[in-house]
Amino acid sequence: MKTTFRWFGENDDSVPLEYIRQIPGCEGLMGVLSAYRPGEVWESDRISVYFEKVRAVGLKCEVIESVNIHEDIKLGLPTRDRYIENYAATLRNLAPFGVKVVIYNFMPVLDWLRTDLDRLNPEDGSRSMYYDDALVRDIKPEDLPELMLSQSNGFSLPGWEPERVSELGRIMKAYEHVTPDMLRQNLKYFFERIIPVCEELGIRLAMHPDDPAWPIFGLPRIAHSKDDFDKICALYESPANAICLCTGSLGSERENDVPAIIRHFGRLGRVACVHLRNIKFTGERCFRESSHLSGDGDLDMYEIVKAVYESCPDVYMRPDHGRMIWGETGRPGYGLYDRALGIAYINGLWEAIARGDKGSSNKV
Ligand SMILES: [Mn+2]
Repeated sequence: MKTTFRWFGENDDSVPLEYIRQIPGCEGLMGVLSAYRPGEVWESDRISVYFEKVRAVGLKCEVIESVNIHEDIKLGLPTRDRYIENYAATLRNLAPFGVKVVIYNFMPVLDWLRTDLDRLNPEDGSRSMYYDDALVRDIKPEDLPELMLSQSNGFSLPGWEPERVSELGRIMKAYEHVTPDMLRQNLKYFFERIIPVCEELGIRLAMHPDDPAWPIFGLPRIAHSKDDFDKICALYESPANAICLCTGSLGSERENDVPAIIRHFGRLGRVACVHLRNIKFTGERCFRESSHLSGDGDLDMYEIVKAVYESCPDVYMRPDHGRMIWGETGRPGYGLYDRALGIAYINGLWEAIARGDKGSSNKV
């Protein structure tokens, strides 16, 4: 397991790179260039600036997140070919910097969604992101950007860029007659053109699951269960057609047995990276993001780390969203302290599992 941390770039992250370097066991980043909109080509110059900073502090960056897919590709419009070409150009620009995994999602229109980005946990004064499906059922989609962006502490939210959400109504209407099967066919079309490019470049494309793990606002969603990912893997048989297994996203659906899903796809060689986080259910389709500790949430982090150890031990891992603790403020979900605690805990689980397995005191 390669331990990493997400970093949004110098002007878009409250956490200095030098601090990330000091987190025990953290060897690299899952990088993001938040300046680009879906469909745009990421230019070498800008990528180079990001990588120079990262390497200057002694960190690696072999995973890039949020190379988002243009809606025309998901909708299967004739203009999609141009955007697929741009996507390939971005991959070609990233590869020379040593990028091995690129994370994306295939959620129509709306990316990840929470109803409260900074909710007080009265029992200890920490603050968490929160999701309440009852609220989502009540709200109009056009009011969502205000709900999300008003709570973002001035940071841009990946997937919720103002340019993107300004067209929300028009794009949602375009999906009116798109069924899950049609969305899957559009994904297949994308795979047929982009996976060969990935294979040539030595990059694995890793799909992030739908978050939360069910359809919202009647939009088709095809990536939130084991069956869904079985179908996605079958669309194009290649190790380059891979998964970013996010435990908090899949785990938001109680039916999803997250350790079993990791074992299934890990053994098939389809897991390229994992996002590890825990959530605590507070009601039906209602949860908050807890600390990583098994006892604080409803996911069994020991079983999750054990499943990674047993089925896909070489994957990249990062702690996903954390709480805000010790008075920290910053990008919702992406403070330093709680995610650093998450890394220490996950690596502790890993060391205990590895030593137990080997029956020795070898350093892992
Ligand atoms: Mn995630």
